[in-house]
Amino acid sequence: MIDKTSPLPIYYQIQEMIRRKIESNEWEPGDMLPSERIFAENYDVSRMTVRQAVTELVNEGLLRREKGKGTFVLEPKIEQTLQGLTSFTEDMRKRGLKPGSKLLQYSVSAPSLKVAEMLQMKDNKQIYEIKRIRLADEVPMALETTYINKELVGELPQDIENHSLYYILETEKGLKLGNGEQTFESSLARQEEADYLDIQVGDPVLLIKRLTYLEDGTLFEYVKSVYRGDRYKFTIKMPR
Ligand code: 16G
Repeated sequence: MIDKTSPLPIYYQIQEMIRRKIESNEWEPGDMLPSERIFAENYDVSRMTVRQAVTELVNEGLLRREKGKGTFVLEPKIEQTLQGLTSFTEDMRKRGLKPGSKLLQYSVSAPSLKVAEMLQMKDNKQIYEIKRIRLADEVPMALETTYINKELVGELPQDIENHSLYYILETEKGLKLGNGEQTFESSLARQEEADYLDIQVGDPVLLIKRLTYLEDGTLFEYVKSVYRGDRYKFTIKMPR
């Protein structure tokens, strides 16, 4: 299987062999890989080479090393196509996953300067600030803080823990949602994010900010979400 005469580096050949075993489900999520020593003996390569191959796949998010235990196959990342303005609830349902939330904060207050600026709000107006851990099949995926211009949506129910905000806005409030504008930045998990998302401080995360407009062009929502870098990937179609 390993061709030492090939111009392809040996670590790369091992890396791709592991990838094929995962893609063909020969190795499934949760399975432990053979030890570096066994690998190295089986393929007659150095342990360093095996380590390099595994490190590449750890960095890609296919494998995870657990100290003192071994290396394990991870669940495939949730792939979200960037197309149209969708809600977290819709995104998860489309994937056959059960959407959920844990409500951390729900308040009505005057916006901070920063939020007032983002939402282009004038003095004396109020916002809803809703902070939720977003879950897929009970697993934390994102920490999301939503700021909504209260004047534009009226009274929202308090018990939104297990409800879709977009559903409430469209169905109960009769609002027509229009466009969204979203930015993506790479970032590292801070303490609070790590605690809520069940990851380590310093793990890679994606910081997503969204501005959402009603159909008539009125800006009503500013959202800051921190998504787990190990469980999420975004794809986009780019017609030429
Ligand atoms: C998504 C949106 C967020 C929106 C939420 C509504 C991103 C990055 N953010 O999480 O802006 O507020 O959906 O979700 O996609 P809900 O209808 O399930 O409450």
